[in-house]
Formats: sequence, structure tokens, C-alpha cells
Amino acid sequence: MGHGTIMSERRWDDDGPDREGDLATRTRPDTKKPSLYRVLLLNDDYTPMEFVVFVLEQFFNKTRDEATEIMLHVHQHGVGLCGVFTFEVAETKVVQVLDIARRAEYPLQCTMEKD
Ligand code: TYC
Repeated sequence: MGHGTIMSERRWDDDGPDREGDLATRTRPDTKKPSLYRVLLLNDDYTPMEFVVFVLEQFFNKTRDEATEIMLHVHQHGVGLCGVFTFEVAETKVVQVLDIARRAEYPLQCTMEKD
């Protein structure tokens, strides 16, 4: 931001609060940035480390080294970040992890929270 920047000035693409409901005079669609959600993996005493690494590779597109690092972080600290996604993507990933863990009969838990 350069010297003399006027902080209250509106951006070119900002219709401003005064025109929020004024459909007839809008110049662009009123788009909103989606909220983001953290997908977290929780530690337990029974899920094999190799299974957790596989899950991180398969559903979170991590390399073997990245997956191993995250898995060890969860193992040591109790919880760890798999990724940050829009609500629907985050929810899908949580369901995929819980589903594959249930099928394998491991107690692995996965959850999401607003970023
Ligand atoms: N604590 C597990 C073990 O010692 C490994 C593990 C890591 C389990 C991460 C879950 O999210 C997890 N086998």
C-alpha cells in the first residue's frame, strides 16, 4: 500500500453496503468467498501408523514424506491438520476417512472445524 492510500475508498468491484439490496443497479453478481474448514485427524492407540499414512496419501493428496510427518505429529500431539477446504469438500473427506476406517475396523477419528 503506497503513501497517500485512502483506507476508506472502495475497491472497483465493491458495490458497497448501500447498494447490497439494490438489484437494479448492481454491476456484477454479488459473490461471496466460501467459509473454509480445517479437517483434523485424531490420535488413537490402535490404528496402525501405516494405515494413517495411506489415508493421508489417498484422500489428502500428500506425498509419503508429508503423510508420515502429519501422522507422527498426530501420534505425538493428539491431533493434526490434514488440509483446509470448503464445507462440502471437507465433509466429503471426513466421511471418506471415517468410512474406510470403519471398514478396516480401526477407531481412527476425523473431524472438521471452521477455519
Ligand atoms: N497412535 C497410533 C499407533 O501408535 C498411530 C496413529 C497415528 C493413530 C495417527 C491415529 O490419527 C492417528 N499405532
